[in-house]
Amino acid sequence: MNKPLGAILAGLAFARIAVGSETVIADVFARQTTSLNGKWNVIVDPYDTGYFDYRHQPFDESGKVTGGFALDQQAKNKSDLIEYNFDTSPTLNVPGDWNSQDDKLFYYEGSIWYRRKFNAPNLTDGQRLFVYFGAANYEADVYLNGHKLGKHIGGFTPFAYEITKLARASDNSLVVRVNNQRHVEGVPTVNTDWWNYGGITRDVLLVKTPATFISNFRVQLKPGTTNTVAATIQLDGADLRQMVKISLPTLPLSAEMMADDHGVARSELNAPNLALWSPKSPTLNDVVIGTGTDELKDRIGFRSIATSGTKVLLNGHPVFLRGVSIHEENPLRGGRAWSEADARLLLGWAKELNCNFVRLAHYPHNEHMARLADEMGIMVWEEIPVYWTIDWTNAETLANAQQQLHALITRDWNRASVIVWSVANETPVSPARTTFLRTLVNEARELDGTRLISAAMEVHADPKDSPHKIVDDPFGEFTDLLSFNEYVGWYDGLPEKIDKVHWSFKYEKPVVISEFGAGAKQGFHADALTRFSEEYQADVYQRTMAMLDKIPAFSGCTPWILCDFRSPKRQLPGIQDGWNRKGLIGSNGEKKAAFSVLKKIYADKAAEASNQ
Ligand code: GCB
Repeated sequence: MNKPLGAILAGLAFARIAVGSETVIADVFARQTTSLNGKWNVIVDPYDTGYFDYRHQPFDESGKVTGGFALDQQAKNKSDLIEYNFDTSPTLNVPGDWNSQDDKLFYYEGSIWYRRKFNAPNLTDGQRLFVYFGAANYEADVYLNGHKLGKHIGGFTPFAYEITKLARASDNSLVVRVNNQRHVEGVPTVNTDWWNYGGITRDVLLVKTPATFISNFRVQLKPGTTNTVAATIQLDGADLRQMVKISLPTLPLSAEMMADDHGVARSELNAPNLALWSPKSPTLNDVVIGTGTDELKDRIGFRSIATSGTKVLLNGHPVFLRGVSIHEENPLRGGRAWSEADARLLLGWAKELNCNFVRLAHYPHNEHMARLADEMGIMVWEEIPVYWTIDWTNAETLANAQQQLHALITRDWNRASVIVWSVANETPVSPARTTFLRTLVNEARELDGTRLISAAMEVHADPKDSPHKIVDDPFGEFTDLLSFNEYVGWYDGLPEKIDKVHWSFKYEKPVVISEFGAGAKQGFHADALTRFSEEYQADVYQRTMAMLDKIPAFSGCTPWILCDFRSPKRQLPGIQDGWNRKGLIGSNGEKKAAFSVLKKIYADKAAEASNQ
C-alpha cells in the first residue's frame, strides 16, 4: 500500500497515456465541448460488407480509406452504383445501446455503422479539436471525412482522437463501425452473466483545446499524510515547458510549478486545515489548474484509505463497508445506463438502502457514477472486465486488460469516493491466471499506490466438511482486501446451510464479501423454501448477514445485486425471462422484501459506527 512518494510521482503514471493515436482528455465535462449526442444514421452490417470493401487494401499514408462505408458516399448521377446510403438509413440514439432501441437488434452481435454530420467550431490561435467517446462496446473503428482516426478496443473506457487538421468548417462526416462480437481472447471473453449491449453507449463530444493543454492531472493527498496535497499535471502539445498554476481557492492554497520536457509538472501543497472527505461529510474542494492558455476546474475530495491487520481505515478510523453491487443498467428504461440521471437513480437507491459503499461490477461504469458518488458520500469499488475465464497466456489479452485498467485509473484517480481498484472477478485458480493478475496488480500500484487493490476471488469447501469454507486463493497474497463471492443457500445448499457455515482464511486481511445473494421475482410470494420467492431471498439475506457477522475480520460486503439485470443466460419462463433476478429491486423498479431486510441491518450497523 504505502509506496514511496518518489515512485508515485516518477511520471510513470503518465508514460502510457498516448496509446497509438488516441489522446487522453481528462475532466472532459469541464472543457469547452460540443455534444454530438442525438440521432445518428446507422447501417446494420452483419456481414461486415462496409468493412470488407477495403479490408485488404491498406490505407494510404495519410490514413485515407479507399472504399467501404467509411467513405460515406452518395451516388453522384443516375448510373453510379453505391449500395448504401447513410442519409436514407434509419437512426439510433447516441448514447445508447442498440439492443434496447430496436427489437430486431435485441440479440444482435456484429457490426453497426454509425454516421453523424457536424459543423466544426471555429479554431483560433492554434487551438486543437478532438472527438471524444465516453465508450463504445466492444470495438470501434473511427473515421472522419474518409480518413481512419483509429481503432479502439474495450467497451467501457473513453478514447479521443485529434481532428484539428482533418475537420472542415461544415459538413463533416464522422463514421464509426461498432462491433460487439465476443472473442475468446477478449476482455471480457465469450461468457458473461450480463447482456452484451452494443453501440456507442456513452457521450460523444467535440472538445476544443488550446495548442498546448492540460491533458490529465492527479490531485490527491500525499500517501501517508492527511495534510499535504500532491499534484501531478500532464500537458499535451508543442510548448511543454510552461508554468502551471494550481489553486484551491476555498482553502485557500496555491502553487506554481514548471513543467519538465515531458510536460509533467509536480508540486506538494501544505494543507494543515483540510476537511477530509467521508460518507458522513463528503467535502469537495474547488480545484483550478491553469497554464497561460488553458484552465480546468474540478471538485476534489481528500481522504486516506488503508488497511491495518483485518481493518479498513478511512481517514485513520476503522470503517465497515455497507455496500451493494451494481450493474450499469437502468431497469426502468431498459438498457445501459449512461447519464447523470441514471447514476442518480442507481446511487439514490443505494443511499436509501443505507449504503456507504457500492461495487460497480464488472467493468468500468460511466464517469458520472464516481463523480456523483463523490458528491453523495458513497465509497466505490471499480473493476475491469477480467471475468471468469480469460485467455491467461495470451500477451495481447493481457495488454488489453492493462489498457482498460490504465484508462479507468487515469480517468477516476481524482475521485475521493473510489477506494478500491478491482482487477478481476471469480477467476478460477491456476498459475497462469495468478501471473496475469499479478501483472495487473503491479500496474495498478504503479499508477496509483494510494488505493486498495482487490479482486472478487473464489472460495472452496473442505471436501470432508462442506460447511467449512476455505479462502486460500494464492492471489490473496497480493491484494489488500480478502474479497470473494459466495452463494451458500442458493447455488450451494438451502438457506439453512448458511447457519452451519464456518470459515478459514489463509491471510490476515479485511474480509469484504464481494457477492452473496439469491434470485427472487418481485411480487412472487411463497414460503421461504420456494425458489424465486421474495421470502426465500429475504431469508438468505437475514441468515447470511448473521453468519458473516461471526467472521472477526468481516469489514464489509457488496451483496449481489441492487437491481435485476438482463442476462441471456437466465431463461426460466415466467420467472427470469432473460433477467438475472438477484436484484433487491425488480426490473419494474419495485423493491423486494430483501431490500428492507438489508436496509434495516445496515441502519443498525450505521448506528453502531455513528462516525461513518
Ligand atoms: C457471480 C458472478 C456474477 C453473477 C452471479 C450470479 O458469481 O460474479 O456476475 O451474475 O454470480 O447471479 O450467479
